[in-house]
Amino acid sequence: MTEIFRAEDYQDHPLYNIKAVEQATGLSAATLRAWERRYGVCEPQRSESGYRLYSDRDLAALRWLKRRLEEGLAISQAVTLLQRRTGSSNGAAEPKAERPAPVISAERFSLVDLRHQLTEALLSFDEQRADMLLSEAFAMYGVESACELILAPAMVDIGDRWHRGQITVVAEHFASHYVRRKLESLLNVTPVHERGLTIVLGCAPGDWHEVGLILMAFFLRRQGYHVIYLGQNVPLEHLVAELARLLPSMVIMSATTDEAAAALTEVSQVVAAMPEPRPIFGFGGRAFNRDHSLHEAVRGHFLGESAVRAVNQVHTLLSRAAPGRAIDTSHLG
Ligand code: B12
Repeated sequence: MTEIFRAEDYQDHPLYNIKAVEQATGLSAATLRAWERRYGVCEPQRSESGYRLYSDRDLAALRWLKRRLEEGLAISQAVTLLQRRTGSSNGAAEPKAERPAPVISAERFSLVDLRHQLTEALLSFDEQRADMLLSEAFAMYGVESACELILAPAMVDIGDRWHRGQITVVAEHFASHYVRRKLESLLNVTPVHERGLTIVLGCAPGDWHEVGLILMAFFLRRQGYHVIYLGQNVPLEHLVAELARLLPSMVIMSATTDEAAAALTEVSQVVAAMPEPRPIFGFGGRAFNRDHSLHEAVRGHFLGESAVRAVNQVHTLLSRAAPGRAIDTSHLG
């Protein structure tokens, strides 16, 4: 069960110096200062000589954040969650009462519970329950974190169980279809940003696994990029013709199997040989996470092992190529 954080349950008197907080929370002074600077977390009061003095409320907030990191959240995500719960803009320092939870039962599940329960709901073919759990996940953790830390791992877990022979292919198909439908509808309802930098995404030739790439398309569209999602099994010859016409800033491809990784490598070589202005080539997916030696042959940038992190990487690459036009996603952590 996720504990509730109620700022008003803790005293706000300035009591502890940074050394005491280090000992009490296990967080280093450098981390505390960095969180304060970057996220406005626990802006402690100051002693007369200017030293930071933390209150019990600050300590409780820091411990709460640390536990969210242990559950797998990035610090930026944990801070957003804390702010949403306390209704404050700077975490624990704000003595406001907690806002009503966005969904009545929002306090009932931890991240791990939600992941587990979603998996069980899908394996019971219980779509209504899966929808309810997903709505809670969105309300509690935000859309990106819920997709990355709950929905996608539930799918991987179900896929692994099917592979081990623990569930039938019928159950796996139902779950996989549900997850794809959800992500596609999220992608479709996110406005298309015609004026943002254009990013084309597609699965490598011969690759039918698209869940990871839809996730990425969705996150990038939410960040204001003009996303063109091509879907599964994108054929090489037609892709290059369309790239020459669309002139995107970036092309991103994914591969799940080794054969698809080889096909993606070929695409990257063809893109690298296109005349300027040619798009930046980014890639990722299960095949490259499993075997890092596959990266070398690809003429492009490995974007990382997860879709959320890859968004930051995309931003960095595009800021270098088109300064001032890429979108600031540093808050994604
Ligand atoms: C659903 C599924 C299918 C569906 C795909 C439907 C669709 N429209 O997507 C269908 C039925 C088509 C399918 C077919 C096959 N599949 Co399949 N499939 C799966 C399954 C169960 C789930 C995949 C999934 O959606 N995972 C959830 C996503 C979120 O995870 P992910 O893709 O790994 O993505 C994460 C990261 O990899 C990363 N990422 C993903 N893409 C990208 C892209 C970028 C740019 C970046 C930066 C990051 C990134 O971010 C995500 C997390 O944030 C997996 C099992 C599993 N445990 O994953 C097998 C699995 C992937 N399939 C497998 C196989 C072997 C096949 C088939 C060959 C089966 C067959 N004998 O016919 C065919 C191949 C088809 C083809 N040519 O592509 C194997 C792959 C083995 C391997 N070499 O690694 C797996 C692992 C099953 C297994 N354990 O054997 N499959």
